Amino acid sequence: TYETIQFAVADGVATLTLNRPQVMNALSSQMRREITEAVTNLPDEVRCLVLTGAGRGFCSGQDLTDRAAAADLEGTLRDEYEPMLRAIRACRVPVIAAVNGVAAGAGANLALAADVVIAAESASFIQAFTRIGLVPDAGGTFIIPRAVGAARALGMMLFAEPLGARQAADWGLIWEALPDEAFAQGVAARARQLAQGPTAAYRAIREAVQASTQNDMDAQLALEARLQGEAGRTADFIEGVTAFLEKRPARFSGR
Ligand code: T3D
Repeated sequence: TYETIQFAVADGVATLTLNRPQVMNALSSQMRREITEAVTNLPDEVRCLVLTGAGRGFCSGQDLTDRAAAADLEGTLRDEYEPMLRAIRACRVPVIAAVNGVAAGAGANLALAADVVIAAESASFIQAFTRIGLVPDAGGTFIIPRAVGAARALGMMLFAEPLGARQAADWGLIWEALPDEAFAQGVAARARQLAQGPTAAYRAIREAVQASTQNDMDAQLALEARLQGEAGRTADFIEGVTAFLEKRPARFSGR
């Protein structure tokens, strides 16, 4: 059992809720540890993971009450942030960040490490780091310029202003912004869709897209061929083709 997060599984969807609403779900050491542990040890039945926040915020980043001037920031990033971010990127199932409210600092970049980011229209993303004299971390300098280009990435990072969910979607930083009243239902529908999908193919797609940031075309073609070879040996591929020929929806088992 966890103290700083809630973790629940229903119908193949695991929901991990950051749960320190009195501080906008600021990340403490314990919370980082609990997130990493939960994401790494998903029960076998889980086929989609949703990250969200309790209360009116998603996550306000590093818990600043935890930060003495002498804190070892490099060590904290290496020992606590990196394992958490790697666990999300390497997760065996697709990860949705359901950004219910403000996502600031490492809290924004935690959300952006997910495969699909869905935000409530009232939510915003803040690269808050320069407000306290720091550098964007938690993968932000990797993910953001690739998503929106250097001009927008640098503007976000240097000005440290809130970027509204709608604009984040228009820029291609996130998948979509939903009206607040449609947010919970919209997230649930996407999570259900992924939890009922071809889990092995999803994993391969995520691997290919992650690798595309480093590979040239030849390497990427070779990777696609290998991953497609694997997908072609799954039960879900046989089911997908059978369902098509029988003119019915596919019932994917995730294997
Ligand atoms: O190891 C390392 O340190 C390096 C790693 C760094 C990674 C980072 O994430 S650095 C960036 C840290 N985060 C920030 O700088 C953001 C700080 N928070 C804010 O700018 C604002 O709180 C928000 C924009 C997130 C939300 O604003 P608002 O007006 O909606 O809410 P609020 O009133 O500011 O916050 C509500 C409460 O949460 C408040 O406490 P109170 O007054 O009710 O007792 C506030 O102090 C607390 N809170 C918000 N963010 C944090 C926090 N407490 C601790 N740490 C926080 N990050």
